[in-house]
Amino acid sequence: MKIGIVCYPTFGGSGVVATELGMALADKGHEVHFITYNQPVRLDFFTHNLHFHEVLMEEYPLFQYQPYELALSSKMVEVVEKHQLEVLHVHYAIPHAYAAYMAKKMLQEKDINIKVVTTLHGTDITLVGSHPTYKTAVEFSINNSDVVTTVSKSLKEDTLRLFNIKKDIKVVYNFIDTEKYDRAHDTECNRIAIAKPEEKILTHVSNFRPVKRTHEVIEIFAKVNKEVPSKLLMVGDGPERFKAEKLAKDLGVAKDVIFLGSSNEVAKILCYSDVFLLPSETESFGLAALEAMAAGTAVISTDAGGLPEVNIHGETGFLSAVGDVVDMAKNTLTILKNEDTLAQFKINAKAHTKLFSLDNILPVYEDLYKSCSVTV
Ligand code: GMT
Repeated sequence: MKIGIVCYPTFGGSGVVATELGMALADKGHEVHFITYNQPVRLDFFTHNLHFHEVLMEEYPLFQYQPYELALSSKMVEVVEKHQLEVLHVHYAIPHAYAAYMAKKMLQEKDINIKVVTTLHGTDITLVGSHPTYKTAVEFSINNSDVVTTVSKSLKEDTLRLFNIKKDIKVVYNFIDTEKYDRAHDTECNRIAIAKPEEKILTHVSNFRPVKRTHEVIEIFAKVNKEVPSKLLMVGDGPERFKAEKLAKDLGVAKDVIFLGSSNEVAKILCYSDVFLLPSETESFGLAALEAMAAGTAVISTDAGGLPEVNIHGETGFLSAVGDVVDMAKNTLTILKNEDTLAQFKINAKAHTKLFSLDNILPVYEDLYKSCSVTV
C-alpha cells in the first residue's frame, strides 16, 4: 500500500513509534511517506520505499505564531495527490488529526478520497488535548477520523471519559523490534565502561518534562545508593534536567549520576542496565519502560495510566502510587539486593515484551489500513 505517516520528528515516544512503524512497513514492501517539519530522529533510509517530505514554514511579520496546520495540510494534499497515497496515518492528535481532516476535505474537492487513521498517544488526550483551549477541535478531529486507535486500554478509557466520542476506538499497543535489543546485548554491551563489577546500574530515559517527575528519579537513586553500590544513567534532555542535576549535587550523589543527554543509541545504553526508573505522573503506555524491558531490565514505575499494562507488578518490576518515592526505593532494593531475584525479574521483563513485538503489532496496522481503504 501507499501510506503517509505524520508525526513529531523528535525523541518523544509518539515520533519514535511512528518512525519505527514506517520503517517496518517499508521493509515489508509498502511505500511510506513521512510528512513532518524535520527528518524524524530515528529515521534510517535503508530502503528505496521510504520518503521524507519536509513541511516548510514561511515567516511573515504579522504572525505571532506560525500557522503550522496550514502548511502541514497543504503538504499532505500535495503528497497524497502526487504519490497517490491511500491512507494518512497521523500520530498525536494535536494538530495532526485536525490538519488531516482539512487535507481530506481539500482532496474531496479534487475527487480524491483519502482515509485518515489517527493514533492517540497520551498527552494529546490527558494533558493538552482535553484542555478547554484545544478540546473542541481535538474532539472534532477524532470523531472525523476514519479509524481511531489508542496505544493502551487505559488511554482508550481516558479518551472516552474526557471527550464525547462517537467512534469506535481500537487499542493497538505500542511495539518494539525485540531483536534490536538482543543484538545490542550480544555485540556491544561493555558494562565495565560504565560501572565497577560490584556496582548495579539504574537508568532513566525521558524528555525531562515535569510529568516525568525526574527529581524523584534522583531521590529514589539517592536512597538506593546508600545501601547498594550503584550508578544512575540519565538519558534525554528537557526542561527539568537542570533541576535534576542540581538535586543530584544537593543529595551528594552527583559522582554516581551520569547525564548522557539525548541519544539515538538507547538500545546500546539499556544493555548496561539492571533497573529502569519511571516515576511518571501520567503515562499512557511507557514506551521507554518497554524498551528497557526488551533489553532485559526490571522496571520500577508508578501505577499511572497504561503502565500496569506494560509493567507487571511483582513479575517484571513493581508499581507504586505516584509520588511514593519511599516505596519505589524499597522495591528497587528488593530487586537489587538479591542476585537470583534480579536475574528472575530481568528474564520476566524480557519475556513479557514478546506481547508487544513488531511481528504481533505490524499486521494489526496493516489490517486497519486495508479495512478502511476498502470501505469507500
Ligand atoms: O512521554 C512523552 O512526553 C512523549 C509522548 C509523545 O507523544 O511523544 O509520549 C506519549 O506517547 C508514547 C508513545 O505512545 C507513550 O509511550 C507515552 O507513555 C506517552 N506519554 C505520556 O502519556 C505522558
